Amino acid sequence: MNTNIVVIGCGISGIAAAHKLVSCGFSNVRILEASARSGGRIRTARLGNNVVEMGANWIHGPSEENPVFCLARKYGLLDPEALTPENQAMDIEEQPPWTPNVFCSSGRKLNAEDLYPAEELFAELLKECSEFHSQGGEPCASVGEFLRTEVQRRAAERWKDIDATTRSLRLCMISNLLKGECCVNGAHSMDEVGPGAYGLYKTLPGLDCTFPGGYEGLIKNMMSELPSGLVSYNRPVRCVHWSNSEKRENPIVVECDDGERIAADHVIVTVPLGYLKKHRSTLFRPPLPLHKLHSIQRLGFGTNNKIFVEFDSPWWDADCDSICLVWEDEDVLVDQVPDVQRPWIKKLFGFTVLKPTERYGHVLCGWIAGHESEYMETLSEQEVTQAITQLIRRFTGNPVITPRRILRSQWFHDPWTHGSYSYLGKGCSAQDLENMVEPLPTKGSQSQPLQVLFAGEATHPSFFSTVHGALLTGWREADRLISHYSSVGPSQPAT
Ligand code: 6YU
Repeated sequence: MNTNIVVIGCGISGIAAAHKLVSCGFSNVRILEASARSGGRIRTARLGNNVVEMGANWIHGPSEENPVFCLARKYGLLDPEALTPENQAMDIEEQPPWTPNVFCSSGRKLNAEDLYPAEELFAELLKECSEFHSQGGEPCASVGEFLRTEVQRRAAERWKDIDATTRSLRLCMISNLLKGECCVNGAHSMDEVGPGAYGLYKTLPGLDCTFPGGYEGLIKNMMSELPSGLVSYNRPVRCVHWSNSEKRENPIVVECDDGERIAADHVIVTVPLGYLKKHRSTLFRPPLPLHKLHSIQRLGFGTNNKIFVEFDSPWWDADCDSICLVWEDEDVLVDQVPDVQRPWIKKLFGFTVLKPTERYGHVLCGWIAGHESEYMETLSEQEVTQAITQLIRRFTGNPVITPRRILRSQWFHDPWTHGSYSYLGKGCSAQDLENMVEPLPTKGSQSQPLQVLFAGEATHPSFFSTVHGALLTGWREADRLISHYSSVGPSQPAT
């Protein structure tokens, strides 16, 4: 088919769209990618001999419904354990709990069991939040406000007979969990996450798994099935000129940063929401319709970074999966620090242990979200190493622990991403996600339809912020064009 289709962005959604179009007989498909590589937010790196993920980490819900799992299985990229029916059938609530080591800011290791009531209360409240959507209500301004108010109220009732020190530690633990939730949502604070739409995110069955050889194996396999030369790298798109009034062939011109102008019948835009937020007023001519612009503004796109830290020997227990750092001055329930520049490290809620040890050695992955994380990106590697070393020494009470090396992600300062992934901000609803998906020109216009289509994780109605969500949106937009041409016929212009 001679139709010219330009895909902007060579992340998983752009690759998925091109893959499907090419396999359905569209021969003039081209991907324009701003950076020098494919994969976008799927990026595997090396720390010494270890393979580490700078972006996406897990297949969330690896089971038959998850296309990332199915592709990874097809390409032989998973450990045998991930393929077992038991793993695939495991519901999120049945997943074995992580074994944590909990340390507090005065340098003591705490008994994790003493803090279980805090974790239970937090999980109970998150579940309630996820039900607001189906109940049609928004009982508070933000998820953060609901969590803080209800923790205070229920803790006062339930823990009234508990000694003051334990009660205070439990509240401090909840601050730690709030910071962790900021990482899960990719938000600066849970005060920025909208309660009404919180339950729109859907989980799939299956015990989350990783790619032993790196997530980028998925990208490499998919790319190997595309015709060579289909992707132009280092080719940032500056502006998409579309038409909302005239009827003419080849109405779209894609203008690149280097001045090249490429004519197309259809453009699939897969740039991250962070990029779209920053360039929304210049990336399209004419500008996007107002309702689309408002949704781009309302939807949230924050930063979640990882700091990998390698040690010569472990200072955590052999069975430990995660390390929580509880600040004893945080019983007032905080998930952000008052001045991001000074105690930015307080936002780092803890580490996950990279396992199995035989594969990774002694490597931890620290998680830090929000503006504090964005500030961390501006520091030198030496400054970050120093802050991490001081933090660990303080919490363990061991003054000699010294990391061998560190490696951190810097997603906020990546000019093609501007953050990590999307969340539903205050005031968001399912309509905002629908507005993101709507092709240009929008319904009702007399001009040539399906000029500009939108894919990418932030356009999936229930799997936003994930790789499988992004992949499905690429297929969705390819299918939109495929069914359009199967109804109008292959050689006819799209009128
Ligand atoms: C998942 C996980 N995961 C951690 C971290 C990050 C992300 N995700 P891309 O950005 O890939 O591609 C766009 C391309 O466009 C890119 O190559 C650009 O260079 C290019 N571009 C931009 N501008 C351009 C221009 N002008 N011209 C040309 N090209 C241009 N997902 O499934 N498992 O473990 C994690 C994680 C640190 C940063 C993740 C995870 C998110 C995924 O990585 C991400 O969604 C997809 O890769 C995006 O693909 P894409 O194609 O859309 O864009 C209740 C509730 C809670 C809701 N949240 C639940 C949490 C779930 C998410 N958890 C994530 C956790 C981790 C650890």
